[in-house]
This record gives sequence, C-alpha cells and structure tokens, in this order.
Amino acid sequence: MQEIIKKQGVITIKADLGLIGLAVMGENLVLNMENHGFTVAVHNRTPEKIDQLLQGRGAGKNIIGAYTIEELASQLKTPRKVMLMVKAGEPVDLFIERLLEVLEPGDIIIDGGNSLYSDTIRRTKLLEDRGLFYVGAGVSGGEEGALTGPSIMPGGSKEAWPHIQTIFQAIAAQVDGEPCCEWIGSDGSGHYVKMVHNGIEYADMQLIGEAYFLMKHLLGFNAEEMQEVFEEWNQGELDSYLIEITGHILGKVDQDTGQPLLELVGDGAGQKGTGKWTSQEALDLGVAAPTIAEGVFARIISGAYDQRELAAKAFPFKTPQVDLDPAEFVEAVRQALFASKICAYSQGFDLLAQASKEYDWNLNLGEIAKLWRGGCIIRAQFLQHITDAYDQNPDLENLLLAPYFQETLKGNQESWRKVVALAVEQGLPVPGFASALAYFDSIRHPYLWTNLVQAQRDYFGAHTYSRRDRPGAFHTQWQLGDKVVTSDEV
Ligand code: 2AM
Repeated sequence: MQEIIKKQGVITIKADLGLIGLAVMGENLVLNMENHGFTVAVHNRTPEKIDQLLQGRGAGKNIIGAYTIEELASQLKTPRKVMLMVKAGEPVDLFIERLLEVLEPGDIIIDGGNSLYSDTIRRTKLLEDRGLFYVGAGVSGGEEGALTGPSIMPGGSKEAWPHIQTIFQAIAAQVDGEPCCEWIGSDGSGHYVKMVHNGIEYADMQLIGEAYFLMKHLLGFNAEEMQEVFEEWNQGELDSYLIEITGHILGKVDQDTGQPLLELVGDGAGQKGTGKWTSQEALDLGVAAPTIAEGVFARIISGAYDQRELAAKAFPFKTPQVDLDPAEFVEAVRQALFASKICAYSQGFDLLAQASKEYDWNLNLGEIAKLWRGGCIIRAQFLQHITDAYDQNPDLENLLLAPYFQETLKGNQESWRKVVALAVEQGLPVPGFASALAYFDSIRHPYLWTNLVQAQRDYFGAHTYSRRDRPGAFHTQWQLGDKVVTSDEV
C-alpha cells in the first residue's frame, strides 16, 4: 500500500493517512493502521510525543513524523486524509483552521474524538462549502480497542467514505467476519450514534453497579464470591465486555493490604459529558430515557461528598437484616439486571429513532446494533437480538415490543419487582433498576395518572385537555361548584 515516488532521485514514501494527536487513543490507532499495512504520517502539538512514538513503540515501522502541518500535508497521498484525535472542542477547530491552509478541495478531514454532534454538523458544512470533505467518526473501545480493533461509527460527507472505507474497516473489530464499522449517515450522525452508545454505557455500568451493591449488602457476598457470580453470568445471556471486566475487577487483590482492590477504590464517579449530552438530547427531542439519565445523576450524587457526609450522619444507614436464599437471590438479581438492561437499550434506540427523523439521517438501527457487537465498551452477544428485532420489523415502535424482548420481560418481571421492592425496603438505592421498571410499567399502563396532570394544567393555566369519550379540546371552570362546572370545547 506504499506509493513510492521518485523525485529528483530521492525516494519518498507517501502516507495513506495523517493523524494528529498522539495521546494514547491516537497513538494506538496509528499502530493499528500500521499493523494492517498502512503508512501513517503523524503530528502532535507537543513535538516530543512524535519523537517518543518514532523512537519507542513505532520504531522501525511505517510511521512518518511530521513536525509541522505543512510537512504533514506534503507527506500524504491525494486525496489527503487527515484524522484528528485531539481533545474535543476548541482544539478541533484550531486544527481544522490550520489544515484548511494546507489542504485542497477533495481532501478529507476526519475527527475521531468525542465531539458534540452539533459541532460536527457545523464543521461538515464549513468544509463542504470549501470543497473539502468532513467525517465525524465515533470511535469506541478505549485504549485496547484502538490498538486491536475498535468499533467505528463514521458519518459526514458521504463522498469521503470510498476513500477511507478500506482503512477503517481493516482496523475495526471483526465479528463473524464483518467489520464493526459501517457508514452511518450525513453530517453529525456518526458522533450522535457514538454519543448514544456512551449514554447506554452509563446505564449499563449503573445497572451492573447496582447488582454488585445488592449482592454485597443483602447477601453479604465478598469480592471472590461476586467474581464467581459475574464469571457465571458472562457465560449466559448477559455475556458482555462490561460483565467480563467486572469479574476481573472483583478478582484483583491490592498488593499492599491484601484486600480486594475494589473495596479500597473511592466511590466518587467521574464523567466526561457524553452521558449528560445523551440525556440532554433525550429531553430536547422529547424521548423518555430515564435509565440513562439516572446513570448520570447517580454519578453526580456520588461526587457530592459534603452533602453525602451530612446526610449519612442525619439519616444513618441500617445494615440490612434479611434472610435470603443466596442462589435464588443471585438469579433474581440477574433477571432484574437483564430486564433493566433491555429497558435502557430501548430508551437509547428510541432516541436514535427520533433523532433519525429529526435530523433526516435515515439511520439503520439494526446495522448500528451490529457495529456495537465488537470493539466497543457495550459489546455483547445481546446486540444480535436487537439487529434481529429490526431485521424482522424495521418500523418497530419500541424494542420492548420485539418478540424476544417481550418474552424475556414477561419471564423476568416477577424477580425484577421483588428485587426492587426488597432494595427499597432495605434502604438501598437502585435508581437504574427502579427507573427501568417504572419506564416499563408506565409504557404498558393503559390509563396513567397524567389525566390529573392535564386537569391541574387546565385548572391553573387554562391549557385545555382532551376527553376520552369525545373529540375536541376542552376547558373547564374547575374551581366553581359541582353544579355549575362547564366544559367548553375550545
Ligand atoms: P499535546 O500532546 O500537545 O497535549 C489529547 O489531549 C490530544 O489532544 C493530545 O495530542 C494533545 O496534544 C491534544 N491537544 C489538547 N489540547 C490541545 C490544544 N489546545 N491544541 C492542540 N492540541 C491539543
């Protein structure tokens, strides 16, 4: 794949792609591309990182150092392809501005960072107006995925796809002989899909955290016992990367103290914003995604140390006194976890379905689930069922309604309710399990309490309401006595 050009007797090897941003993700992507036979030119704001790569992990490989943007552009085959792996936000705009000075119409800029999709929409337009192409590519899989095969979600200028498809599909994770990388859609769709992936990841992690918390407090299980449970769960329908690494985490012993390391880890959870963005988007588009939002809120509460310290003194936690059959309860928690997980994914896919309409992206939901089967953090066997559900019915209103998920939810319901009830009774917070159950019960209930909300709105704000027994919009003078109440069609 090397293009060797003889210029005045000097042999120059042109690179297939230029990559800017040599933090761990960027560096690993470069090595991944090189491993697949591509030559990569690299640049970084801090030039020492270029030297470090060339003299360290990249020594002797087809990696070309470029110490200026001009040098980078001159090293690339045309149309030039430059991938940005820099911090999201202003650094992306800065590099785009500088690249526009050295690139030509037809060249391609790819942003592989976690950019906000609306920024990607703006940048796609900016480049297309200048005759260049822009791709916002969600890349998931962490450091290891970047090196050995991530899930890649590219969207933006469709004209760019034929030029980058070979490279991206070669370096992506492969499942059943298919790459976890496919064209998503126009402008910001790739970054949007990655954002929702991360929102689902927040919910997934929250739900696993709750399962661990319940086994710890209600069964008194130690880390080793829970490690066994997670290893077993990973053999069944919960089989996934996050369940697998939870088992590994539980098995890790601290060298200094001999204790399970997890029990020494501080409980203030960090976040970088994609879960919050997903929740904000759900609110903006009017999509119910409570389990994803609970994942974000739970992290926020975990970090509110001052409030937590005072509340812990004011309302002391009483150690639960329950007598449970361990095997039975572990199975009930597994069922609650799986049912809640189905609800979280239903919320995420509902958001994707609405966004697809709102932004005119024509997203292929089954294909997206397929891309997440490998490489990314939420990778799981389970995603095949989502692909199958959309294959069977591309217009599926909600994932909960797909035959496989219906059956599972019906089968797991009883245990799910018991687990949530017991947790509530014992003062153990399970916002993920409980919000998923409330979502499920709300969506299936034929007549919700929101008739009262409508009546209240009409009472104080004359917002009008609809009636179940006749068409039209009505307003009532609710505060007047029974006899003189009027319902006026408005
Ligand atoms: P650095 O090595 O010079 O810090 C992830 O942080 C990547 O984004 C790194 O390659 C980092 O470059 C780059 N980066 C972060 N902020 C930047 C900025 N303001 N301008 C240019 N590059 C930046």
